[in-house]
Amino acid sequence: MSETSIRGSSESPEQTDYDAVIVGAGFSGLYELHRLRDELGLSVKVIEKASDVGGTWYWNRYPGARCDSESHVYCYSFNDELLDEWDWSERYPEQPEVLEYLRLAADHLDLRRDIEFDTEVTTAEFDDSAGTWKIHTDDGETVRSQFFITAVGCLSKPFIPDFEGIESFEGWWTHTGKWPHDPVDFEDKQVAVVGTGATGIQIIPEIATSNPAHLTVFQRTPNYAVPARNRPLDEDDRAEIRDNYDEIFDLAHSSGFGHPFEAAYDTAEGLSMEEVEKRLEPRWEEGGFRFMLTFGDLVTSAETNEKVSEFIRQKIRETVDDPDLAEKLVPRDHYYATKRPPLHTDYYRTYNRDDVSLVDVTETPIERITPSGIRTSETEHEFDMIVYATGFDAMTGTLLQMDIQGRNGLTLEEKWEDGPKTYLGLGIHGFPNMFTITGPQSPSVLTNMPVSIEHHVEWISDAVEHLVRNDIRLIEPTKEAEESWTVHNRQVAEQTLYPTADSWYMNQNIPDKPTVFTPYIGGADLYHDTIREVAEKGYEGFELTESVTNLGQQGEQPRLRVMEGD
Ligand code: FAD
Ligand code: N01
Repeated sequence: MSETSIRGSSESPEQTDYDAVIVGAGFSGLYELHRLRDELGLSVKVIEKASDVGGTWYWNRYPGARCDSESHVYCYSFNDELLDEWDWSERYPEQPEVLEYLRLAADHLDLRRDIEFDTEVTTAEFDDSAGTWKIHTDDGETVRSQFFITAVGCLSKPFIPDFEGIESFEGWWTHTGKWPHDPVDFEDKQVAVVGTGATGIQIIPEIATSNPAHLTVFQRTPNYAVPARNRPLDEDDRAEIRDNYDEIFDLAHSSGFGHPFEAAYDTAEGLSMEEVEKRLEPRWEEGGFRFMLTFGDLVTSAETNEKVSEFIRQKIRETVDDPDLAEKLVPRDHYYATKRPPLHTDYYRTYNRDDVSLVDVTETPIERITPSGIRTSETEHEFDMIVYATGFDAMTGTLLQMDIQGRNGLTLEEKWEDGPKTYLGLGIHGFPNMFTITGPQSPSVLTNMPVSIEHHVEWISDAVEHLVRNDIRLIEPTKEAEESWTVHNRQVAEQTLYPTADSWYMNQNIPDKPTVFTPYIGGADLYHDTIREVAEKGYEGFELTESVTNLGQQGEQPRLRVMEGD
């Protein structure tokens, strides 16, 4: 390979520090850096506020943190050497192992030298006259780049409710997404966990078995958790996976959810409960997300969903010894899977322990945090430690946390006042040359994310290559394309049961956020076909501009190169 300038000798001097700046060094940012730097030969800088790579797996170090995508597909598929080099130890590996995998990927691809750690992007402004991005960081530096690519994660801005007196607590407290790097000792401590989402469901059994004096769980809404059935993988498992990698990844990359499962087409409508149980029982025993794919109309048919929900409720009742407590743990307020469905290991059994109790905060709301604990409408509970497993300002939170300003100073916050508006979850009208990996209105969190991440990174990299090779300076979705994608997103969501739940998919976990279904539910398979076709049709729905003068203002021309094959 040799580096060749594709611009003529008349090009003006380089005005940018980098061809592309990427924010974030998790699964998304690492792969995007590799594609742009190593395959296109562009100059790229990744800016990451953590001290190391890993993203989600750097921050979420709480006991019990593990993925619930199966390990053999919770990884990159693009690099055979990485696939050969790495062995997963379990069906769902723990956080340290996923982090170790991403560290290995960064080392294997020699990515660290282009990542600036411990640095947060605070502002990114599009400079209309130059047609480039100015990116400001918390260390007072500014860099200029032609492309601005966000790889900031859908679940990376932790959310703690604004409980009165929260700072007054004199014990130890933290959010699970900001877990300390040193071990945390729960032994003989009075511990509170607030929140029973996927995180709470993972950490609660772990704390309960760490010899606390007592564990008290504050639950607002019970969840439907399905057994993970985690187990170690042995050499035979790994050999079988290796032998079938092509089929496994083909299936995952062409499926509706990014998991290597065949689509389901059956319905439970009209089936007796006995018949439904007969179908669900083997999937329950198998564990994992395939359970969700027993019936194809789970999230579109209220009747099917109610039958599956009732099956899970019955399992909870069978597991929890105290019938009154079991009823508190049984969800009735939403349809199964309309909130992100967690997998669990021993979650419900944990409530059979004498040293674990549940406070239902719908009955006795949290009034305030006090220096010694949590006061509800009923009593004051004293604690040494409080763990907030209260989730994230998801999907848009981390993007809006950066002050992103597009053309004519339009801020992303203003643009998204009534909810996100994007074209394909990849680009935003008014924000040229900005791409959002797993942005809102793309399938992202409704899928096994490494699959969606690979699709996005590859699409963005191809688009950048197209621009560079064809001397196109700017790419920007048209207003019409963006509006039509936003309407399509809403219409598809309205055909499902999802909008009936108060969920973070609907932004309802964050006060004052506009209620709108934010990921794209049309299916990752159809979505991937759509973005591929858009590219094949010359980036249909995007306006491609050859010179910034076309914007009506004279600008400098930065220099870009792509690698040419020998
Ligand atoms: P992230 O991993 O979130 O990385 C984003 C990075 O951007 C972070 O390191 C952050 O520090 C950095 N960043 C953000 N803003 C700035 C800024 N302004 N300046 C500098 N840096 C910034 N998904 C699945 O598909 N399967 C699973 O099993 C699964 N398990 C999960 C378990 C937990 C506990 C959580 C929280 C999420 C899980 N997810 C899972 C979702 C997970 O987030 C994705 O799978 C994936 O890790 C996302 O990678 P990413 O690179 O897009 O984002
Ligand atoms: O966050 P959540 P999470 N008073 O928002 C409660 C991924 N993930 O960190 O349901 C009292 O789901 C809130 O109650 P309610 C996965 O995508 C994956 O658990 O809103 N309680 C809820 O119980 C997941 O979906 C994995 O009524 C309050 C909890 O806090 C996403 O990350 C593991 C409250 C928050 O649940 C987020 O999961 C972990 C208040 N004021 C995470 N405010 C795996 O793959 C909030 N709550 C295994």
